[in-house]
Amino acid sequence: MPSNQKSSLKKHWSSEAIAYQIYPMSFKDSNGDGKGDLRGIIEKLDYLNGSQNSLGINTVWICPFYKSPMIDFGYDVMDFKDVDPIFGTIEDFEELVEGLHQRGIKIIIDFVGNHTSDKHPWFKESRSSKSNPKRDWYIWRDAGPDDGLPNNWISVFGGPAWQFDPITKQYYLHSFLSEQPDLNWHNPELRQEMMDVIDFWVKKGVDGFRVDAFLNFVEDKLFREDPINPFYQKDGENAYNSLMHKHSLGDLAENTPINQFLKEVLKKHEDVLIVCEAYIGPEDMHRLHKLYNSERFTVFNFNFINSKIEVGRYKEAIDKYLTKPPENFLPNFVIGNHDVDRVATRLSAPEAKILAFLQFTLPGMPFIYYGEELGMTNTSVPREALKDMIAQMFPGFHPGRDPERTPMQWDNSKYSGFSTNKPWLPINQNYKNINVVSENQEENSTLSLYKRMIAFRKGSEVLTRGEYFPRNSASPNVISFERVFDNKRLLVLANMGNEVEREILPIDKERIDIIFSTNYKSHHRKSLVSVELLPFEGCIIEVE
Ligand code: TEU
Repeated sequence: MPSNQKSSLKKHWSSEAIAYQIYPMSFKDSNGDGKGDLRGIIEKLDYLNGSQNSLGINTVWICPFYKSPMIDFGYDVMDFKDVDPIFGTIEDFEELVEGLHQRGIKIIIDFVGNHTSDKHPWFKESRSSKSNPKRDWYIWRDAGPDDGLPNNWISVFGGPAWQFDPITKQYYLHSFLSEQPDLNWHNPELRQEMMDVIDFWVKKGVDGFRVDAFLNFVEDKLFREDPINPFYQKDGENAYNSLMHKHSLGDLAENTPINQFLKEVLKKHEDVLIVCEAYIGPEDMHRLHKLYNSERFTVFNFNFINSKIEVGRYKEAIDKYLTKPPENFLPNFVIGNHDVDRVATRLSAPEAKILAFLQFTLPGMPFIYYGEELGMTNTSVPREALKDMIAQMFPGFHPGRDPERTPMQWDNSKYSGFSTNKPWLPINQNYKNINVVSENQEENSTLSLYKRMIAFRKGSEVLTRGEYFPRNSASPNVISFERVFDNKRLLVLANMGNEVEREILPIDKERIDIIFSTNYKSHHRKSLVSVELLPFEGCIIEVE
C-alpha cells in the first residue's frame, strides 16, 4: 500500500477550495427591482462562510456582472471594467470583495474574452469602416461564393456563425448570438487591452478567472469548412451538432494566442487561479493540464454532467481523469451550472446527493451551483415569461436555460425571501419546503447533508490532499476508492443504486470505523468487516 504521498502536497489555496457558483441575477435582490445584485450577495455573506450556521464554502465564482445589454444575461459585455447598474456599482464590488476576504472566501469572476456585445464601443468602431484601427479586433470576411456565407461554420446556438453587416458589406463571425461578435485573438493590441482588464480586476482583489467558452477563442486562420458529423440526428438535436468543429474551435494543446495569454496571466499574477470552460473528455483535459503544468490552472470537469447515472461510465471517467495525472494536476468536479438542467432534475434527488458525496470525497475542487445544496430543481417557466434567447430561437425544442436559473429559495415568505417584488423569473413552487430556513431546521435535509460533507472535507487532510486509488467493489452499483495521505487511509464507498448493497472489506481488522455516512442517522457507527449500504448511501471508513 502506498505510504506518504508527498507528490500530492499542494500549497496553493485551490488545493483546499470548495467553490460555490453564484448567478447574480438570481441570488438575492437588495433593492426590490426583482433582480439580484451585488449588495444582495453582501447581505448573504454569512450564509456562505464565517458564521456558525454557514454553508462553509471558501471560494465563490460570480457569473458576469459587467455592463451589458443583457441579451445573453451578462455574457454579452459592453464594458469589461464596469458593473452594470442592475447589479450595482464598482464600490459595491469592492465592498463585496472585502466582505468575502474577511470571511476567508476567495473570489473567481468570469473572463468573457471570446466575444463582446455588439454594443461594445470596440465593435461600434470596428464595424464603422474597413480602415478603422479596431477593424482587426473582430473577425471580418468577404461574402463567399454560393449563399454568401464565408464558410459553413455554425453558431453554438444554431444558425450560421456569420452575420452580414451592411455598413461595410462584410460578414463578422459570432460563435454564439449575432449580438456577440467574436474577438480576434491574433491581434496583439486586443490582447494587450485584455491584459489590462485582467490587471484591473486583480488590483480590485480578484483571486481567479473562469475563462468563458475557452475553445472558441481561436479559429482556423484559413477559415476551412468544418466536416459534416455523420452521427447527427436531425430531429431533436441542435443544428450545431451537424458539423464536427475541427476548424471553428481551437486546437487544445497548441500554443495558441489564448494559451500564451493565459500562461502570461499565471506568470504575472502569482496567486491567481484560472478555470477554463471546455466540454471535453479526460484525455483532452490532461493534454491541456500538461500544457499549463500549474496547480493554478484547471479545466472544468463536466464528465458528471449527464442525463442519467451510468455507474460503469462514471467509474471509467473518474479513473481516466485521476489515475496517471499530469504533473501539478488540479482536478475538479462539477455536477451543475447555469447552462444545464439542475442535477436534482436531470437525476433524482437521492442520485443528486450521492453525486455530491463523490464531489466531496474525490480529489479536486468541488463546484456547487447555487441552490444545489438545497436540492433545488428546474422550474417550469411559462412561455410568456421565458427570458433566454435560446428558448426563443428553438421554440418547442430547447426550453432555454431559464429553468435552472430561477431565484434562490431563502425562506417560505412571498418570493422566497429573494426579493420584495415580482422576480425576473418565477420562483419554483416547491420553495415552501425547499428553502434555506426550513432546511436549516432539519437534520435530514439536503442542506444539512451539504454542511456535514463540506465540514468533513475541510477537516480532512486525507480528502483534500490525499492520493486517489481506485478499488474494485463486489457490486456494479458501488463506486469505491481509497484516499491516502501521510500514512492515513480512508475508504470511500458510494452506492449509486436504489437497492441495499453489502460490501465485504478486505481489511485486517475485527471492526472498522465508519466515520461518515450520508445517512444522517448512522454517520458514526462501528461495524464488522462487511458494510451494508442503504440505497444511495455514501460512507467513509477509516482504514488506518
Ligand atoms: O457557455 C459556452 C457553452 O459552451 C455553452 O454555450 C453551452 O454549450 C450552452 O449554454 C448550451 O446550453 C458560456 C456560458 O456559460 C453561457 O452561459 C454563455 O451563454 C456562452 O458562454 C456565451 O458567452
